[in-house]
Order: sequence, then C-alpha cells, then structure tokens
Amino acid sequence: MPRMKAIAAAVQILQREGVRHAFGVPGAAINPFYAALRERGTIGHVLARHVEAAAHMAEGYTRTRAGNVGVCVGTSGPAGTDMITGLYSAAADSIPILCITGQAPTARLHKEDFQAVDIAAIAKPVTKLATTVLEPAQVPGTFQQAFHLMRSGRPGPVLIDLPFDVQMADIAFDIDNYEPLPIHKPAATRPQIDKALDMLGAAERPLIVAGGGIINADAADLLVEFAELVDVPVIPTLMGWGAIPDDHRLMAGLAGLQTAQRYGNANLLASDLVLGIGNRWANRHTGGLTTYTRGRRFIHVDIEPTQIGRVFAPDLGIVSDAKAALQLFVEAGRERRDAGGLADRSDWVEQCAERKRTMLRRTHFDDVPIKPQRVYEEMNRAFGKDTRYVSTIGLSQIAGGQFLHVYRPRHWINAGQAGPLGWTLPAALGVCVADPEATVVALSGDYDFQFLIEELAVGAQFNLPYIHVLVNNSYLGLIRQAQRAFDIDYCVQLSFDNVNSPEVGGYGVDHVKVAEGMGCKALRVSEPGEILPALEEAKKLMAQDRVPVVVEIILERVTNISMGTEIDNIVEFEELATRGEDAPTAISALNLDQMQFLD
Ligand SMILES: Cc1ncc(C[n+]2csc(CCOP(=O)(O)OP(=O)(O)O)c2C)c(N)n1
Ligand SMILES: [Mg+2]
Repeated sequence: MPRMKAIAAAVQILQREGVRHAFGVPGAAINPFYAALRERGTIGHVLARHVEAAAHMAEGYTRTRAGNVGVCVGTSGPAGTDMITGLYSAAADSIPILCITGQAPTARLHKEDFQAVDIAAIAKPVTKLATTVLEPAQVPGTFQQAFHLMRSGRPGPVLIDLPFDVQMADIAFDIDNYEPLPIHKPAATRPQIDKALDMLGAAERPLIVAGGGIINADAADLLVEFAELVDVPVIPTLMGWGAIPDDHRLMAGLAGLQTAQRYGNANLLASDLVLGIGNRWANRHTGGLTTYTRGRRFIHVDIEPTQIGRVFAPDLGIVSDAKAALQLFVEAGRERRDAGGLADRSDWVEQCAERKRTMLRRTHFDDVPIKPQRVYEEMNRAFGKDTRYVSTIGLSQIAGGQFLHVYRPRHWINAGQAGPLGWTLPAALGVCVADPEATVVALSGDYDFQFLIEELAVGAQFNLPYIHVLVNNSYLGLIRQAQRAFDIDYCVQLSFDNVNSPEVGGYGVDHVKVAEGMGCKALRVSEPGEILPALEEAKKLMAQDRVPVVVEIILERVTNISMGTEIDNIVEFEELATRGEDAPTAISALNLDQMQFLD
C-alpha cells in the first residue's frame, strides 16, 4: 500500500469523485491542503476575496450542472464561520457543496488556540454531516461518506474540518482501491403511482406543482413528457422554474406571494387537485395555507420522508426521487393512454392558457427615472433562451420572477429559501466556472450588489465574463416596501451625496467607478431607451475583454412591486396591462399585433 499524507489522499479522492474546481481562501491551518492541491495539479482553484463568497461560488457551481459538487475551502476559525451562510443556503435549497476547513492541531483544540473554533458544532444544523476528523486514517472514509451523503436522498452540504496534524500525518492509501459508495435514492412503487394517477384522473382541474427536486434529479424532460401525456398544466416553484419552458402551452405560471404571475395564482386557485413533485410547499409559494388548500386535494411526492406532512397533510404522500417517480408516471400514463383511460383536459388547459394571455401586468413605462418593470421587458428582448440568470432577493429578484422568462432547467439560479444578500455576484462566478460557454446574467439590487462587491475583482482576475444587471433604487427596496406596514421609512436609505461623484445625483455609491477599479467594465443607464443598447454593448464588452460587465440602471427610487400575504389577495400597485403594448414581451401576447416581440 502506498503511503502519503492524509491530505494527499483527500485530494485524490476529490478528483476520483469528479471534482475539477475548488473555490477558497488559504490560511496557515489549511496550507497542507493547498500544498497537496498544487502537487497533484488536477483541480483548478479560484481565489475568492471573502470566504463567504467562496461558499456561494461553490453553490453556483453545483447548481449549474447535474452531478456537480462545488467545493469551498478555508482555514480555521473565521474562514469556517464565514462559510456558514453558504452552507445554510445550500442546505435550505438541497444543494450539495463540500466545505473543507483547516483546524488547529488536535492536541490544542481545547486550549483556546489561535483561530480554533468548534466549526463542526456551528455547522451541524445546516449540513448533512459536519465533522472534525481526529484520526488521520479516517480521512479517506470521511470523504467517501461525505460524497455518499451529499448525493443520497435529499441532497445537501457537508463540512469536513481537518486539524493541521491530521492533514500532515502519513497514512496507507491507494486510490486504485477506492470506490465511491453507492448513492441511495428512494423510488416510488407502481401501486403508489397508480393510486396517484387514479386521483389525478378523478380530478376535473388538476395541476402539477414542479419543485426544485425535479431539477436536482435532472428530470425536467420527464416532467414535460408526463405533463404532455396526461395534458395537465404545470406550475413550477421558484426552485423548479425552467423545468418546463415558459412558452410551453402547459406552463401555467408561477404561483406565490412575490415571485409569481397573476395568472399563476389564478390557475392554482381554480384547480381542484395539485400533484406536487420535488417541492416543499414553501410559505412564499403557498401564502396562507387555508387559502392555498381550500377546495383542492393534494398529492405530495418527495425524496425526503419527513417532508411529507411537514407543512400540511397531503391526501396522498409518496416518498421518491423525482426522476424515479416521473419514470413510473410516464410508464403508467402511457398504459392508461393506450387503454383509452386518460381524461380529456382540453377545456381546463384552455382556461389556464386564457388566463396566461389576459392576466398580465404592465411592463411598458417610458418614465424617467426608469420604472423597474421596463428593465425586465428590455432584458427579455436582449437575452435569449439559453441565458442563465442568477439572482437572490429583493424587489429586483421579485420583479425578475414576475417578468423574466426561463426556458431551461438550471437557467434560473436562485438562493430560494435562505435569500442571503451578496449571494448573486459570487454565485454567478461559480456558474461561469461550471459553464464557461454560457451567457450568464446576474440580477441584483444595489444593496445585494454591495454586499460582496469585492468579488468583481475575482471575475476580472480569473477572466469570468458575465453581465451584472444592477437595478439601483438607492434603497433597501424590499424592506422599504415592507415598512409601509409600520408607516416608516427608517434605516433603509442608501442615498448620500458622493463627494467624488456628483454625477450619481445623490444615489450614493458610484458603482461604475467601483467596478472599473476592480478591473471590470461598467455602463450606467438613466433612460428607458438606453437599456437595450447598453445590454447589447455589454455583450460585446464581455466577449472582448473577458471580464464581468456591470450594467447599472438608475431606477425611480420608490416603486412598489406586486405582492401580498395570500395568493388570492396580491396587491397591485400599478395599473394592469390592458393592451398588448402594455406588456410587449409577455409570453402570451395580449393581442396579435404584438406577436413580433415573441421569440
Ligand atoms: C444577509 C441579509 N440581511 C438582510 C436581509 C433582508 N433583506 C432582504 S432584501 C433587502 C434589501 C435589498 O435591497 P437591494 O439589494 O437594493 O434590492 P431592492 O429591494 O432595492 O431591489 C434586505 C435588507 C437579507 N435578505 N439578507
Ligand atoms: Mg435597492
């Protein structure tokens, strides 16, 4: 058996498990790992400028391609604590990332050593496994178990904490003797699926709610095949957005309190049965449960047994990986079709499509300062179906969810449950590493953008070109809007007179100067007619200079975006679209004259 440092064995295992990229920040306690990484030379490394960002880069990397596991690396103490937000966000959205931290030597763990913190205890609630390895010979088995856990059942993150002496110790290890552990994924049985199809068949107005579990299982094609087979409309969740293309005739809209369309909610409210697959009835999707569940039956298919019944009791629960369930749904559905046993859904499908054509919000405003709705209209014009959007939270993300279009799985990359400000920029860099050929478009409010703004330099240093649409209202817009309920506008303003940049007109930070200072390109737009040319120019700059390009759009400071606390009571703040030209880039044109704008 060859002998090597335990950390060298760990690096070989990473490679064997398919890892080609890592994101991190070195420090004394993790230098053995960096030495092993350099010696092996098979895993690329992106040096983040904040350790939290390394974790979000790893998330973006995982979320881009089926099978990817993003790896983030940091030293002991504050590096680990910085990455906790990334672990939380990954755990919340069922995203596998592996976080590797250095640690003080084992003999000094209890001595309040420099940067020795019990990171495994801190990370426990937000990981599937968080462990400090105390025996060098356990390093290979711990990594083996980590990959097994991250990929089995409900996917999620793992933290492995490695004391300095454990990394450095010699162990016997032969990678040729290493085999990844089998992955465990529960699968529905045929009787369970038959029961679900009986219920679906008995319903008059059924819908499928397609969650992120379908994306994780790489089962979007099967979802569309099944929906077409039984002719049942689909409401994707925010995490499932892209599982069915927005322009598919069975795509019935997003439902929810914020990132939703009017027709999505209306379609959900009109249904009498919902088949949820790989979803978790998130509260910003359901709103009040009485409204959401009244008058309809529910089937819930999820890979994690304890998710069934967590939010409300379904009429039927099935524990299954989404792909395994959908394979059986398609198989059983075909048999029913061939036997003439499928209901004719054409009236119900047409009712849903009619709402999609008519229940639109207005996007076409010519106002200066620019109204945010107009930004998304221009983005729809500028960006094609293969664009990978990245966003996190705020009015910017909510309006993006209402007005943008997504056509493919993993093309709406969003930190859904945790919503940590600052996520967008580093996550977009992780997406660029995972898919260097993609057109990556990030969408941030000014505050989200400022949270981890230093990562722009990482994009410039490592030549990770993408377009960052920065909608600047000089406000913590979402919180400002929420404070209306308290009748305050308090601690939410980002405006100040910038002594170096009077041209930003009291909006505070000069993002163009910051971005340029970081080695990126940047454009600023103040009039609606300039948005599309700026986005086109950004594409050129991105291709030419191979660095991130920021397109800052100066918005009207106060614009409220549609939202509410119940899906039947969403507050609209603007007049609705009544003519085709009010919503020219909506998926279904309000009138035929607008067909020219559809892709
Ligand atoms: C780490 C963190 N702190 C606080 C919040 C709460 N929060 C959500 S949105 C928001 C303001 C976002 O402002 P901006 O990014 O400018 O977007 P806008 O709503 O103005 O479009 C805040 C503070 C959060 N999501 N994450
Ligand atoms: Mg803002």
